[in-house]
Amino acid sequence: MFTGGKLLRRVLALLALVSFYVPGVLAGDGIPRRDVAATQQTVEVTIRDYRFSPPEVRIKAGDTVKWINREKRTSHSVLFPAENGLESERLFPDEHWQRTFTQPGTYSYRCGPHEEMKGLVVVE
Ligand SMILES: [Cu+2]
Repeated sequence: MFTGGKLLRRVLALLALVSFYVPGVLAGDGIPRRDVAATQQTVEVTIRDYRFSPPEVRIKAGDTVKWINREKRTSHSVLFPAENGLESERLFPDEHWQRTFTQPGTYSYRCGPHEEMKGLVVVE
């Protein structure tokens, strides 16, 4: 357990470290970036009647897919088995979840509780 003085000294040391590094972070790293904000898209996938619709979406790297549950009372999730079972939280009616895909590839997914519900995201 820290005494009051020791803890205070640790906090001050931490603050000194943070104030040393923050200006560098704020100044940026000098790497020019193209303005991608204007071109990034969000594509919606509706979940209804135990189906992802559309079941397959084709997007560009940097785009976002947003899944919206439009069921009356059933909850679903979005699960990527190939990525250590990466899964959204359970989506209740009218809730949504989104994921931005930065790497090109083919991402197959399914619903966690309903294995038969499948979808595909192709990132170009
Ligand atoms: Cu489901």
